[in-house]
Amino acid sequence: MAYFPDIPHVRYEGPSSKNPFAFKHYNPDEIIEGKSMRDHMRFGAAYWHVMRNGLSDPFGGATALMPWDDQSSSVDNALKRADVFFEFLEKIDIDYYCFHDRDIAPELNDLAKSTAALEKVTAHLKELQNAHGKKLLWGTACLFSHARFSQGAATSPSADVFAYAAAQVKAAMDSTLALGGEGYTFWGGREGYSTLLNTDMKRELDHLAALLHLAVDYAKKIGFKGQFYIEPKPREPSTHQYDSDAAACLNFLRQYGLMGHFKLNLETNHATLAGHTMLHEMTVAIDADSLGSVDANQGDELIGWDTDQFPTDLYLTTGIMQKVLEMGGFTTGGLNFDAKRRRESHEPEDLFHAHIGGMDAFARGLKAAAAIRADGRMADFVAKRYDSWNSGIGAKVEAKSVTLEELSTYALGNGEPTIGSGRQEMLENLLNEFI
Ligand code: XUL
Ligand code: CO
Repeated sequence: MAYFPDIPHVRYEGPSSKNPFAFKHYNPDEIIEGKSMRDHMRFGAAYWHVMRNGLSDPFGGATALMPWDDQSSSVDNALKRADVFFEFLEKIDIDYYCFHDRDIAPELNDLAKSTAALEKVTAHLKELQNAHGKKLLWGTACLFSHARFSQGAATSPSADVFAYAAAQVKAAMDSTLALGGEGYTFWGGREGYSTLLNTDMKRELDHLAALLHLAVDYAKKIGFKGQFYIEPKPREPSTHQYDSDAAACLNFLRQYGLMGHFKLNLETNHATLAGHTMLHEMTVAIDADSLGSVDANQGDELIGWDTDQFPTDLYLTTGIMQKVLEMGGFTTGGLNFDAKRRRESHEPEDLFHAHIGGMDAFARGLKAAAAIRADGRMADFVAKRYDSWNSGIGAKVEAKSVTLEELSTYALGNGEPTIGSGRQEMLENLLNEFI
């Protein structure tokens, strides 16, 4: 059965193509820096946006047309959605996907029934993965939509809610393992607070760490070898979320002895909500050897909330791919389009335009990033800027073989230091040569 009867298989046709259902830049088999574009990108589609997002906003209801969906909470409806999703993956040529337990299977307000439904849909997804040659990038549990989680899941004031959340994590990990998932993500949607007037922050953070340790232990028990991720975001839905940015997450992981078990899944729009750029967040993570995966999207500076738009900004995609190349590429992670169409792009074909745009923007970013690296002027400039650390007094500081008194004597005998220009504008011009 064809759910997208008028949409062809999307293929690479090159920059001169006028076909809106073709890639102009994403050529999956093209080799860049010794690896195919497909393997560099490891594109993923988000089940929650493609299949479950009706495109409502705080001022109006769903607009998205989903003729295949009867809007019921039946398992049959969930199974049918999975068929639609795999037809989508096939036609758009995306290899990976990500899901929350409650995206793929219904919330039935009864833990045993919801878990049984999840198991049923998981079995069907496994068949679909095999039939279509698709893979699971990561799974997760939705611990933020239901009213029971309104005051947090692992950080709820209620121990019973914690236990419920733990049960959902267990089932979602079982499902991820069954599907050969390469990762498992924790996004702390409501792991935070609205007001400190009612909140014991220390206790809540201890509980969050406890859940993550329990998940690590359970992974060992069941033989789940995938990578665990935490996904930072500073607010929305909570006023303050504990996993607010990359630095806060790394501090939390270090404090609770979780560093070796978790990497970060960084999302562009979350970085900007935190008052950072995505490149700042990626740099923080890479420098701690902790960048795992990317939720690829972009925000809108005129709106200022988590608009989850498809990434089309070539400066952004170039910067992201520069960082990815710099760290030696993804291993378990990839570029998961945690992005939704605008509310007015409500027709099924808009799903295709949106993903094609994101994939082409990342392809251009990858090519530009590789060209910048091959050119070498940018890296040379940065290396030269720190030249004074390669010998003499700088080398001694880096080698920790100097005292404060010796530095004082050196500075007294050295006169006023001179420093070269940072050349920001020249470097911006240089970057523009490649965009
Ligand atoms: C929410 C968000 C989530 C996570 C997975 O802003 O990004 O969809 O990616 O829970
Ligand atoms: Co995300």
